[in-house]
Amino acid sequence: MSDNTSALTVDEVSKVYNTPLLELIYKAATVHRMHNDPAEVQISSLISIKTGGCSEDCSYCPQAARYNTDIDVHKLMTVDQVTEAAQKAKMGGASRLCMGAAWREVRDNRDFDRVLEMVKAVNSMDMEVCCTLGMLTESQAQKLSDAGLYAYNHNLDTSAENYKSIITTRTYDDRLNTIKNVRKAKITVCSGGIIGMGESVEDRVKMLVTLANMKPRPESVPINALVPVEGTPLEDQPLVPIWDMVRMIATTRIVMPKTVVRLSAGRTQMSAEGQALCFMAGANSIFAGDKLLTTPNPDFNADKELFNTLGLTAREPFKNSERIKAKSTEILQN
Ligand code: SAM
Ligand code: DTB
Ligand code: SF4
Repeated sequence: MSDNTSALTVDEVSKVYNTPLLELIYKAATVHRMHNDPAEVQISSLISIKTGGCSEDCSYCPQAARYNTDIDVHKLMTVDQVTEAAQKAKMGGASRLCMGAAWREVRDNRDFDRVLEMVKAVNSMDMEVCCTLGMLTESQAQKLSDAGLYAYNHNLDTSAENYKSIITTRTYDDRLNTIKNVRKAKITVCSGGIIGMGESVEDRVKMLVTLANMKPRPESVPINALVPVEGTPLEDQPLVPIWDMVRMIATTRIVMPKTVVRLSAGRTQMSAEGQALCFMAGANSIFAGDKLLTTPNPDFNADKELFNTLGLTAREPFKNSERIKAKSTEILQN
């Protein structure tokens, strides 16, 4: 399924997803080896630059103002706080810093100007800079690109059909439109979803079909296992079985052979063996650091040990991306 010219169908991808598990892992591992170095894992570090108080109703999210959750709400961080966190992340082996803000959309105000300063500062530290700030207009995407933004994360989360049962305050088309604006500004696209929200297998497959049929495909696809947070409508969802996570990652790898597949939220719920199967099935990125945005993540030493045990190494920043490397050098020199 490496052909990016003919559109994949739900039937084709369902067949992949429903392949007997060991066969599926074997196929995904084979595809992974044909297109990527299986020993190399890209490490991203997350920082929540503005936490909580969000106007949206995403039913999984502890940062929505309308739910009563126990998080440390804070307004936009300073540029210095961000560069300090970026330095720490870099020392820990992260090649990418992803800055998340609990915004519905970006507004053209002083906060956005400060985010542009953050992007410039982190870019000058020779790290890939990623942002996830909600919806973007074309001109906002261009400003982020001019500041040196490498990637923009904007998840589809689930299928178009299931979207309304998870979020009512925006539409699937709003999501797709922001992704289009990001592409137009020549920023790489990071877009994936969450499993374990009560969706059907068909919803999972349909989301992958939408992502795999994008032209070009997203450069990275995060697969999150729901972290059920007390106070959110999804607080009582059962934890995602590891087998579902492995299946989802393997299918993502087979339908998008060259994409960076990120084993994202939910790793604290997984054993080392479970995560090893995810790497075997083609996951080649993680979020490292003891916190995601508001919820815990495995600690640094546990990940180091896991990498040592499995023989995995951290990927260098800007690999496979001469154009963007040139762009960052240009910004550095100016
Ligand atoms: N506000 C921006 C937006 O929604 O696009 C950016 C931040 S938002 C927290 C980024 C992503 O985190 C969401 O799209 C969702 O996929 C993921 N996420 C949020 N809460 C989660 C949870 N409890 N479990 C797993 N993933 C979650
Ligand atoms: C993504 O797909 N997962 C990350 C990142 N992109 C921004 C966020 C996970 C958030 C998990 C819940 C929390 O910590 O608040
Ligand atoms: Fe707001 Fe993003 Fe959370 Fe939705 S996922 S409530 S938009 S911070």
